[in-house]
Amino acid sequence: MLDVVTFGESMVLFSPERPGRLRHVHTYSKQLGGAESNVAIGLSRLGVRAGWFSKLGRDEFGYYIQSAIQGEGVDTSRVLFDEQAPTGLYLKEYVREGMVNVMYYRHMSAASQMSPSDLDESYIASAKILHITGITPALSSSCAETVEAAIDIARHHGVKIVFDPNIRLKLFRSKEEARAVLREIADKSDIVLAGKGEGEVLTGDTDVQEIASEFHRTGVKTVVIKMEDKGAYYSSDAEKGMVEAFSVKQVIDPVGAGDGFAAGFLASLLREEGLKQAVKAGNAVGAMMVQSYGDMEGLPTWDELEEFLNKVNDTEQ
Ligand code: KDG
Repeated sequence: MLDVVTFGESMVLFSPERPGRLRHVHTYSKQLGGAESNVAIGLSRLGVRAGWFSKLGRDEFGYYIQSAIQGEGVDTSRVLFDEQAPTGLYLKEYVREGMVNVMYYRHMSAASQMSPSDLDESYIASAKILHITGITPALSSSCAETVEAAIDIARHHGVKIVFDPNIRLKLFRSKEEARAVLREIADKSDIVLAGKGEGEVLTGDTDVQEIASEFHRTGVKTVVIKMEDKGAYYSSDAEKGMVEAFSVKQVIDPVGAGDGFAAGFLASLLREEGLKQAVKAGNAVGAMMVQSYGDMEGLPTWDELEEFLNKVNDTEQ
């Protein structure tokens, strides 16, 4: 039995070996990117049983992605391979410290061919949580239908839905399209983990309490609004409040921080530590993530997370 199942596109990431415009960069290292697999890997490192699936190209990059994710202890038994479409790629450009551009080469990729018939109902039904991001419905109309079908399965079997809008405007035609597609998913979710800017896009409100109320109005039970260095606001029927951010010496690479938050938050929630502590764990993993290169390399184990939290507590006393 799995605690969390997630699905979505993972790509080979070519990361420049030095900062600067890509036209001046000549060497890259091959890494792994993909919001949902980042979360699955983060969960697995934190001791949670996680499953991830997608459609990969039947090519060397597809084999690399599957074995890398499986090697992290994530269940990849439902991964499918497309015989024609290739595995997606993406590149980063480190413009200057802490500022990263991303370039996708994923149009018509294998993952964008996912369709509802690729879903294994019993696999999703076996989990406690289905984690979804707003990237998947933006990949193609068949991916959007797959997300809808996965949500229906989860709801039918009483599996909690956790939604991270992860808005990637490069993948939508417009902000309005993103809002319409993602709001519908948010409204069917039990937990929404959104950045403040994403909350603003989805609700039209700017105040965190109003953003949360707007999600609650349509039935979302728990809302967390992430505010980077200002911490995170959480709200449920039973409790509301703010958790401060951890101080970060240097932001090296912010990509993947939100996935780190989701992994820390869900791992803590599954340990029944309570909503406030879960937000604190999410903030901690996010802070650890931004201080390392790569989309998933900086994800900690449970012991490393505890060590980080204890160190912070010691300095506070
Ligand atoms: O959240 C990090 C992801 O954005 C990154 O790993 C790549 O999945 C990715 C995407 O679609 O940008």
